[in-house]
Amino acid sequence: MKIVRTSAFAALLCACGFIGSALAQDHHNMQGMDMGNMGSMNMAMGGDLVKLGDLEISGAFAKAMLPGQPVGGGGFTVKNNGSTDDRLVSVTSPTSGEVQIHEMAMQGNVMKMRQLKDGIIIPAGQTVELAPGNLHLMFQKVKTPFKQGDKVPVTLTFEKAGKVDLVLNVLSAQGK
Ligand SMILES: [Cu+2]
Repeated sequence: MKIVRTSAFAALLCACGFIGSALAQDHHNMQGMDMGNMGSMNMAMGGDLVKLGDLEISGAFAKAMLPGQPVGGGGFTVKNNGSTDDRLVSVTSPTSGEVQIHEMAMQGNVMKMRQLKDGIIIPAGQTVELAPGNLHLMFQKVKTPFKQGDKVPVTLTFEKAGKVDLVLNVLSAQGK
């Protein structure tokens, strides 16, 4: 049983290997930034503010993909102004065969990534950021690799607030 779990995890790392290292790099870069600048940077680089019930979604972006890169990464920020928790259940995009919700965390010097099949809880009164180095979207079976300046349409489904369409602005492969 242990062997099966280990090999399945290795396969996931392998498929997302490139993104893993790129995101790990960003993770280090971001540690050097002060959080005061992060908010304004998100506003400037992301898509328009989208409201869905009690939720406010902003800073939607995807990263440009390099030649041969099999998967794409992206994210957004969601703020829950309501008094009850909500949950990001799923994400779809006509650009991709599948969009997975992933979580990354540093364990020692190793960046580990796993799919969150139950989605992400958006707690009442809190803001959750899907960004490199942490929670993020992983685009699988991308039909045409994302290029800087492209717009990537996605549909988000929340447990309580329902569905909303969003456009991710494609930034450089470095996420700038
Ligand atoms: Cu991932």
